Amino acid sequence: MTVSLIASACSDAVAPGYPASPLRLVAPDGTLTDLGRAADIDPDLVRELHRDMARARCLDHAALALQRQGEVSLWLMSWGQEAAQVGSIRAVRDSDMVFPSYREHAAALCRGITPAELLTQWRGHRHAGWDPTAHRFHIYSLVLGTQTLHATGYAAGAAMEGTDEIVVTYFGDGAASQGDVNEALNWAAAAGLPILFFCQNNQWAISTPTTTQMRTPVHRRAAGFGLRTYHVDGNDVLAVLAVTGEAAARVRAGDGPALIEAETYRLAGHSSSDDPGRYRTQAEVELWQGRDPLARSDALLRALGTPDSWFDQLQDELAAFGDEVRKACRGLTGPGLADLFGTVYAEPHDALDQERHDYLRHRDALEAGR
Ligand SMILES: Cc1ncc(C[n+]2csc(CCOP(=O)(O)OP(=O)(O)O)c2C)c(N)n1
Repeated sequence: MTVSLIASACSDAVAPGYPASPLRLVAPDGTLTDLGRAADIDPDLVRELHRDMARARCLDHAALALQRQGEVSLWLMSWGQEAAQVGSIRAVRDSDMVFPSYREHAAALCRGITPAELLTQWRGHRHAGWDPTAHRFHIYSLVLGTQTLHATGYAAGAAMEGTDEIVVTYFGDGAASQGDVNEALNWAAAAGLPILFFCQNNQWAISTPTTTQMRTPVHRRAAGFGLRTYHVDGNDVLAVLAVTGEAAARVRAGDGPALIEAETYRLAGHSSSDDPGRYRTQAEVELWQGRDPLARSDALLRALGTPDSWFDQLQDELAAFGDEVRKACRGLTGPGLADLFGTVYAEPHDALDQERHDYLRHRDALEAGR
């Protein structure tokens, strides 16, 4: 995509000249906006992004069904937010450290985290299922907003080491009301840290709409802290990719932190335990179904000449992926009690080794007595 074009469009989005509406390249019906028409759209790239999003939606469907079957305790759907996640994660380097919230499954899949690793936590087996260092993707943070402070501290360390690594952190509109997020924004701006804050404004914090909990949009508040800010249509994967690419380049170049507010929508409930019909209207849901990120890239791809056979092949691939998710989940086994001793310290620890030894002796004695 023509980066200079996006960069000049983004410059309108920088405080204090906020655009009235978020930056968009592709309209909800899949047609290109004026900015999109002027950009150099690569069909292969759109196909890759569409596939990433479709895999995430497939995972959500399978995981929710598994929860209904009692195989998973809880699941938080990323349904509707795939473009915000895929567009942003694909715009940064795989080596850039990411601190997610708890529903960034589409981003996690793009980082190579497997369905089994993702489901481990929600099946109740472990605190987290993947190695954050290997994937450069921290474990999920269920305590709202804490990850933004962890990320800011990490970015302070990266800045001291003088690498060109940047840090990305995801959070929601509800988390933006937390003190932690505001501390993180202020600290990052004051210290000029290499961090990109990515807010998925999905319009709801469980049953509280953004209209109730804020008078000033998140990106405008962030500008007040001194960050470079962007406002993008979070259901337009190409716009998110372009804006994140521009923002990440500025952060990497040493221009200080940035914040992107992506307007999106949580199409499903807050979690598998939530009934969103209790607090939002069907008319609102239908409005946002008309802005579905996958329907949008699907329509764009067809307009760009992608043949039906490509979509058929993708459907086959997704059917196999769904099977893989179900098999991986049912194959997961929880840790034994003895395993817990191995996850306390990174280095060997004499007292803990003794405790493990005592536990195993006790367990073996009990089993021998049966
Ligand atoms: C510190 C803290 N307070 C409250 C909660 C309970 N809680 C869990 S999710 C949530 C809403 C979060 O909304 P948002 O940040 O918009 O993210 P979304 O779930 O919509 O992705 C709340 C209040 C929590 N997990 N942590």
